[in-house]
Amino acid sequence: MIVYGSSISPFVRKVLAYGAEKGIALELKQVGLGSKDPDFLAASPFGKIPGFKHDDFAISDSTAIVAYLEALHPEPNLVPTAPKARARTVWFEEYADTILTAAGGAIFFNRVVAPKFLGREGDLAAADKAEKEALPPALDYIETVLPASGWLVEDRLTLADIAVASPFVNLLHVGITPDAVTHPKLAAFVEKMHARPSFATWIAKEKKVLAR
Ligand SMILES: N[C@@H](CCC(=O)N[C@@H](CS)C(=O)NCC(=O)O)C(=O)O
Repeated sequence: MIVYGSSISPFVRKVLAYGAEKGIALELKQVGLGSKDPDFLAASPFGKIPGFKHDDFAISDSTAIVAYLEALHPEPNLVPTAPKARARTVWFEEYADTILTAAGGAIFFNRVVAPKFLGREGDLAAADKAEKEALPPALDYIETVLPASGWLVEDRLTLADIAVASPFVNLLHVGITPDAVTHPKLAAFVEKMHARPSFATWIAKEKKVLAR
């Protein structure tokens, strides 16, 4: 099974971490933004990462890829089957992909991706604005809803935890970590998730790339 993209993307990292937690072997084929690689474009017609291929089946979008993998390999279960728990898992993934990534992405793109990978200055004012205005409510929300167990759904690891932890790696790369005083549950959650091998392996690789 091939994943096209770079783990620097929170969407690609989500799929890779999910695969690691499931014990599914995923081969990452490095593809950058704007790639014209025909196999990648066959999997991802709009050029977004991740793309995915398994034998003659190709698809894009991290949510679609995870849905395929979970249907193919139901165990260990990472997408709960109980109706409310499943809905909450889908919600947390959606929150991570949209609300959290919109805030974190504006910061990471303008401070890192634009100067480092696209050879142009980022919009630093937009990054500052996202850090001051869009990010705080996104962090406050998780602090409020995170159960005492430290797991978002069913008091165990699910896709919800993986999806939410992923954009926090991009924030980590720009030196933003949740404050343990103001957001103790969130800070502990992020630290615990990033220490898991499914994340730690990618974080270490990404740090090397970003240090170049
Ligand atoms: N909903 C998609 C979002 C994928 C996405 O937007 N990826 C970004 C990189 S983080 C991308 O490919 N951007 C390039 C573009 O939009 O052309 C998913 O979950 O996979």
